[in-house]
Amino acid sequence: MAKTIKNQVAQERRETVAYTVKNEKLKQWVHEVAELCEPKEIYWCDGSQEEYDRLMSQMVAHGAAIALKKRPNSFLFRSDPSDVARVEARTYISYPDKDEAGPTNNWIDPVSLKKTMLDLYKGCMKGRTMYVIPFSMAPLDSPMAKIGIEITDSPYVVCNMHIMTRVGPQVIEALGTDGEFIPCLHSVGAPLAEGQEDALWPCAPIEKKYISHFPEENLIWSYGSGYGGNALLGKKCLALRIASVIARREGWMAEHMLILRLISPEGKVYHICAAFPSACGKTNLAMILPTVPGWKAECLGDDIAWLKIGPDGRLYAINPESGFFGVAPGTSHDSNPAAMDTLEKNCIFTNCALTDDGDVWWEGHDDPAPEHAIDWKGRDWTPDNPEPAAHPNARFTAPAAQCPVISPDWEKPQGVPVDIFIFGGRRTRVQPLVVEAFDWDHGVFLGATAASETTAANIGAVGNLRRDPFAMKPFCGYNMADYFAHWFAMGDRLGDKKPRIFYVNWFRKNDEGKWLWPGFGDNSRVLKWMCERIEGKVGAEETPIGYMPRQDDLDLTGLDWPMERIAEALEVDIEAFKAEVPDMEQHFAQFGARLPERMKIQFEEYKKRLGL
Ligand code: GTP
Ligand code: SPV
Ligand code: MN
Repeated sequence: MAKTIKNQVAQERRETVAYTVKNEKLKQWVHEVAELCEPKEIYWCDGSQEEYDRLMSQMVAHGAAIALKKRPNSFLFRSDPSDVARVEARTYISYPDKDEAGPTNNWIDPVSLKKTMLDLYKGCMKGRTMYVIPFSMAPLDSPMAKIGIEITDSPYVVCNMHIMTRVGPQVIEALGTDGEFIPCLHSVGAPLAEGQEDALWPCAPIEKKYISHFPEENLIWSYGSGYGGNALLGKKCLALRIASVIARREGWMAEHMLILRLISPEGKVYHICAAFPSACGKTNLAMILPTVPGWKAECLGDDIAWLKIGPDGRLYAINPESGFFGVAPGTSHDSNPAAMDTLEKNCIFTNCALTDDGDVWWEGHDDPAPEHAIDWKGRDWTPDNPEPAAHPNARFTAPAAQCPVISPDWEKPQGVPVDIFIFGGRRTRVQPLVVEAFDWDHGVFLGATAASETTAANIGAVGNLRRDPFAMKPFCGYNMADYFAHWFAMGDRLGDKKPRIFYVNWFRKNDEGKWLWPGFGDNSRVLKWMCERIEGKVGAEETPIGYMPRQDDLDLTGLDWPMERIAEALEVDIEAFKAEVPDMEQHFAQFGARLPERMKIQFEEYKKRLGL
């Protein structure tokens, strides 16, 4: 009897699909999810402009989106104040064996996690449309491409996925009858009772949020949040956490890295991949306008790189995304002019302030604070308000193709050959401007010990120093000790074609709290030094922490900046480094016997160089 009723409900559910789906496994999964989540209808997305416009106008009509008068085809959303960033504390890597997730990930065993989440998913889409989003990470014609299907009850997620990934029937076509896809299930976790009015930003309370990964099944289940990496499942969940596991198995790499092309005055091309933690300068560096005379740059990606060894033995990088989900505060024509030009049209803004003339504003914008605005919580705001008008993790979603400095090769199916890896973080103290690794293994040690002050990109305290190895702490889908081993192994396979490794810190301050380095476009001066190190054209000094430029080794032509501050930015305080050894000790100890022997050797050599 119960079964009959269930079937009747299923039959009543409208399903809209404008193309033919031949993949039985996909159809079956979609219908199973519908049975579980009980949406009022199923809608298969086609990725068209018409679809985007239709969903946006529905959201405008409802009040969830505000069409910006000043920016063509651009919209502002305000999230629930509890749902403003990734939730690392509620993010799980679920293997039957806890050790597979490792000490840097949250873990619940798959059986109990699924049980908990199935209870939450039961009827969670009541009163809502269930959207099926077929998407590709990396261009479909790339050998690196991975197909995902995101099921979501959020039209905001659909529109963001349109920008961030490649959505449409061409993906379904590529799947054919039995192609592989990564199932990504997402719900905001806010079912609607009959006649209940929808919230402007529906979501579930923190203790009901789960961002779960089942790497052994290539499966992603996200519940309760509508924001960024919690909800746009192609990004951190698929392209980093799940992809890192696949990459290790298949011998490639999935990294939290920007991809940048630098061109010397002689026309020599260098490709740089840089891993900085969230909100620590990837988007800025990715779109750099070099100030160092004669050098040019092009952007290929600002957040994620997939890297694979090519037929010539070099390492090739491709950006799996098609948009930027960038931090708005601090973005200005001064700090990132290319990003500002990218944002002129066709963008989604989340948690920015709304000006009275119908534009967005945020702290650090070129325009001075407006006399009056509506803040990210929807309240009247004036400059004397002690709270910021935009949330510190307010974001823009922008099509990569609109970036004025996007590389003509950004969608090249095989990617671009990498010359340089950069690691780094945000450190007010101790860490100097730039260090070059002695060799690959030392570079892996630098990546593994990377430390950074926490930012508003995650819900939690801001400004706390933590180890964030390779900027992957929140994004590695398996035991980080095995990830270190994978880096060593990749180096062995690359032989003499290994990229050179550097470590940077743009964020060091003096005792008065002033930046020691100008940053932004002037970071090109540091990049130039790196390229010239490869060519053997420029000197360096050997220090216990690595090779470093002397002030004269950096091209400071035309730089208007107190030279004594640059000297300070390059200072190595050995005592300060010694004082951090116990913390490194602890950091490595958490991996126990799983820590690669080569890492232990690097650590021993490091301590010896420090005189310990
Ligand atoms: P996710 O998108 O969260 O992964 O972060 P991201 O690494 O792309 O961060 P983004 O480039 O948006 O960094 C934003 C913050 O870093 C802003 O506060 C910027 O002002 C600051 N920033 C970026 N580059 C520099 C720099 O060279 N110097 C200084 N002082 N700040 C910088
Ligand atoms: C990050 O936090 O590293 C981001 C933003 O790139 S999110 O997509 O929300 O993870
Ligand atoms: Mn990121």
